[in-house]
Amino acid sequence: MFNLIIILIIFFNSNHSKSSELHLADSHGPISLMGDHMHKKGEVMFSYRFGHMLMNNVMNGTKSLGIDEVTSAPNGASNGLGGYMNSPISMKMDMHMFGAMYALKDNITIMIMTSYLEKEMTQQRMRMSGGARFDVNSSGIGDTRISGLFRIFQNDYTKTHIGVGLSLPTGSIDERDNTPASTNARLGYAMQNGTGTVDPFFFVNNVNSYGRLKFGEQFYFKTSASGKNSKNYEYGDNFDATIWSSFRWRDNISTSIKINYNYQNKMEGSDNEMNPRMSPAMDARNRGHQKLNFGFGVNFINYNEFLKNHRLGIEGIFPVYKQYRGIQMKENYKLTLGWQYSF
Ligand SMILES: [Cu+2]
Repeated sequence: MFNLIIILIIFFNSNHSKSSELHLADSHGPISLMGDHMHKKGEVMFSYRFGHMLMNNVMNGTKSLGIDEVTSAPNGASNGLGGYMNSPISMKMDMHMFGAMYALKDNITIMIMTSYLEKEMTQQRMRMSGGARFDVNSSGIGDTRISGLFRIFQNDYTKTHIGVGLSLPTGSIDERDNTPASTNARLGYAMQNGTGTVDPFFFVNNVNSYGRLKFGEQFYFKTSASGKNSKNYEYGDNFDATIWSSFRWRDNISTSIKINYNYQNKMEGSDNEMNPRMSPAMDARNRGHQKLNFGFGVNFINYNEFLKNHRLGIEGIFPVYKQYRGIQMKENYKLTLGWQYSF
């Protein structure tokens, strides 16, 4: 289906932009930012981003917890009595994100994005059960986002557009693996690949240019519109605010810094097949956060004849403040490597 859309876009795209035109490194924002730019009428862009995220240790609110503190913390099924059987130790996630953009007009660009996710979580059993560690894995396609970007203002210094879209539940919410307690058990919320709900989103994106220096802002809001998913839960609203600045050292190289605030509201309902006594990762109360992240990035565009105007970007994102709702794994860093090409 996705491939078919791409083929159709290429087939109907007759209005190629001139290849002699100079493309600049900083005409796209930091690589981890989606929907930061629009295209000229008839232009197509393909992108691939590889994201790697590492989570280590466990926090409750803003406080780090040891393993024994996690297993003795009251679980969501008890009235402050029973603890958790297992404590999460670490989680790794690799994301392969595929995107396509196509400009219907100079002031309307459509965008589709999907991903393939690979996750691994290591947990440790409570001391009474021997304290052994075990891993669970999941992989598969994530949710798919379709959106339209609409230019609302443009002059020599300022470009502003809004984005309106839908996140479609193409990601599985029935990822399973073997655990010491049961074979083929449904994994915790973070190990699932999608939300299971149709989630509309809206964003405003602005870029100000002063020669080699740029400032950008993006404000993003996502909510779920289809009620609880088939497993009886629904993620809370997400609000994301990003401000970034980039400096173009040469036509083909720019660097960026970014500050990002992310708010994830609490979860409604819970998956009946996830036993909250097993692990904080299976307890619906332990969802939601506020995070403040710093990002550092480099954008590069290739001017050699071979692979001309192919873009590469890299960005590291480091949380500086984290406040979790309940007991959750602590995010250490996120790394995004991306390739983009438009024609
Ligand atoms: Cu693009």
